[in-house]
This record gives sequence, structure tokens and C-alpha cells, in this order.
Amino acid sequence: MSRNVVLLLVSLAVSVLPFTYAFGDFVECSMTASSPEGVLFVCPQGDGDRLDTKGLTVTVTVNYPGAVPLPDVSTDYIWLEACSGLLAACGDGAKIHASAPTNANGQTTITGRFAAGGCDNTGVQVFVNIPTEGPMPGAIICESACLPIAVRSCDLDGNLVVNLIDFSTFGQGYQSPPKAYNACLDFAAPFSTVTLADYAKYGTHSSHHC
Ligand SMILES: [Ca+2]
Repeated sequence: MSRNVVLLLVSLAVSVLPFTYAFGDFVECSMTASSPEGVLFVCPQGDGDRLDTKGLTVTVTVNYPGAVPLPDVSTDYIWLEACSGLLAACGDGAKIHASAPTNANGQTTITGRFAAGGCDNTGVQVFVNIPTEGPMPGAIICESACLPIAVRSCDLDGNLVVNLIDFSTFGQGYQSPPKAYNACLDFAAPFSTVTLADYAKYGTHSSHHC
């Protein structure tokens, strides 16, 4: 290989390097995350609804500062959580990890489901947390704004089992109207009402637990 070719390759490599950080630096990443608006039904047993089957797939793009795409970020480092931390988790079930590592454009999706109790109507947000190890120049941590997906479990009190306590709570708001509306009981369409459709959803998960 001639010296000119080597110089050309070196200059190309330098010109595409997206960062100038040293290992161990803290790097503020930039991220975009978006999703449709909706409600995700959850069961502590992990057999609630998936985001993708409810048309609620979350799309994530991870960048270095300067909008340079960050490819090959492991699914271990990208996940979704409820915004106000109101879910009670079965194991790691209060997180939904990305469906695949980021592609060449820094993009991936989040498509799975929670295994949890509780109710969080404040939305969900994406976290990216890449440790310093591996090919990354520094620890990268970022979080998205809250996305408009309400998370509602049939384990209403979050004790990780769907039992008589939950049944009693459900009964206090069923049906609505005429009873006062409790959004945490509103699992299924039509939304803004608590009807037989919501009860049917609840009933198929009775006695479920972690
Ligand atoms: Ca409903």
C-alpha cells in the first residue's frame, strides 16, 4: 500500500470519527423517542399486552452529540420505564428492553411488554445507559421525554398478585358511568369508560402473579 493511500485512509478515518472523548468521560447523548398514544395493559405474570400488538411500538434513535448515529448499542442498554415509577416489578419486569441493537442509523424499537403491578398514567420514557466498557468512548446516559402511553395492571394495588383486593377495587369503579371514573381500571376500548370489555380483560388474569 502506498504512503499516499495510507495517508488518505488515515485522514478518512479521522474525518468520520464522531467523537473526541477520552475513555471514562461522561458523554451526554442525544436521543429521540416517539410512540403513538394509547394504553398498555399489564399483568404481573408477564402475559399482558405487547406494545407492538397494540400498535404502540416505540421508535428510538440514539446519537452522539452532533446527531451522529450510534450503531450497535446493545439491547441491555436501552429500555422503557413508566415515567413516575408507579409500577411494582416482577424481577426486571418494570423495564421493557429494546427489541434489537441499534442499526447503522442509530435506530431501534421497543416492542415487548411489562411484567408488573400498579398503574402509571403519566406515560413512559426511554433510557439509554451505556457503560464505559467496550468500544464506547465514555459512559453515555440519556432519557427521553415522557411518551403518551398509560400503563395499567390488573394487579391494581401492586402487591404482585391479582386477588380479591384488586377485585374489590375493580368493583368500586365498575361500571363507569354511573360510578366515578378510575382510569386505572380502564384497560380496553372504549376508553374513558369502564365497561364489560375492561372486566373481561381483568377476568382472564385473575389469580395471576409473578
Ligand atoms: Ca374501557
